[in-house]
Amino acid sequence: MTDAAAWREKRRPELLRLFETYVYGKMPGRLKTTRFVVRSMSPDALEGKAVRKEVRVLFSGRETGPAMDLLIYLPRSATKPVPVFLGLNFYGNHTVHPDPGITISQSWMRDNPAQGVVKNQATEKSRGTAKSRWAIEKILARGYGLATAYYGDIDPDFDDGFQNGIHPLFYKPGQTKPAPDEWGSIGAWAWGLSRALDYLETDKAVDAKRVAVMGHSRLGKTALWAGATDERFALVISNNSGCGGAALSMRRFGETVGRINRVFPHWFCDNFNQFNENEDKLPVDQHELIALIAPRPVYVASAQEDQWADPRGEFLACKGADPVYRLLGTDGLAADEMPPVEQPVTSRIGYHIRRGKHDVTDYDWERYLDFADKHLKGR
Ligand code: GTR
Repeated sequence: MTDAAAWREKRRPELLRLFETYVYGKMPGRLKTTRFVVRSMSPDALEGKAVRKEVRVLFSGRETGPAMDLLIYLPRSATKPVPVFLGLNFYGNHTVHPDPGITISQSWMRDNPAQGVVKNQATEKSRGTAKSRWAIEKILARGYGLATAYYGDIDPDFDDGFQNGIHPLFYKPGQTKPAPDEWGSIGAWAWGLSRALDYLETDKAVDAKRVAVMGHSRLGKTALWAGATDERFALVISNNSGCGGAALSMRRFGETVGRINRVFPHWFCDNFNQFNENEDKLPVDQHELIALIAPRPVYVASAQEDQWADPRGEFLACKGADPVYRLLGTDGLAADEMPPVEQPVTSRIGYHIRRGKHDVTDYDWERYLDFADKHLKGR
């Protein structure tokens, strides 16, 4: 493509269709029946630093249907609508902070006795177990809000042939599972992020034009796909997303397409299996997923000891998206080579590799906050 209009009108829709058809699957739009119900509200949570809200998203409008619980913290000192980070969590909203006011999730979860999940149910012991991954006090102190939901509320993360979660709501008469080019679980989780944004658009305390979607690992893959498919997301953050996320599949480094499809057969659409041990036949690679986010700011973070997620492949995908960002008039990725450890690149495509393992740390959040200050706050 040599001009922005051709990218916008021709190549972008073409790439989006290829990712839908061969990687994540096509997903439906919003349901007209969806309702938002405020379940709790505290004007002085976290020692007076925050307003806390819990909102239930009733997808079908029915109390008995699939539902997603949103937890929202907003800085109490705010005098106008605030920008918000939105991200899904792995073990329930009550894990992101020890705040006793957060309702413990009743949803099915993967067992994790060390973190207080027993017989697929969360217990009191699981409060705050993920707090090191959510720098809530820092986020609030910098003038941002945080919205989060448990990803299993949208689709429980195991292969049940898509009988539970959101998929059955959309089956045509006689349909029992998604078609080969229809959404798997990552598509469903991304769809759920868009529904969370639908709610945020109705909340007057939130500046819904400045919502950054963020995710770690499988939820980082999800954040990228949500950012690619829903242009209302103003900024996108991929934390250690790896294979099927920010890492280039054709490098076959660390986790591969064949391996991810065998271990997690429900994550992608069935058509993605065509590329098991056959990556060269892929009609797209993951730099084109990042390009679908252009010209909106995107930040990709790797970790040195997370070789499974292929840090170099994640950097090279950023590099591969750079021409599109430049075509659209931004500074793209301001780095020719992979930067040294903990020397972040903060151009419109942001990137860092930090010390340590597969995780989300305060270091990561500090960089995301700096990046959001630079690319969102001023708008
Ligand atoms: C791993 C998987 C990765 C990553 C990770 C996670 O088992 O191989 O692709 O998604 O799980 O989400 O924690």
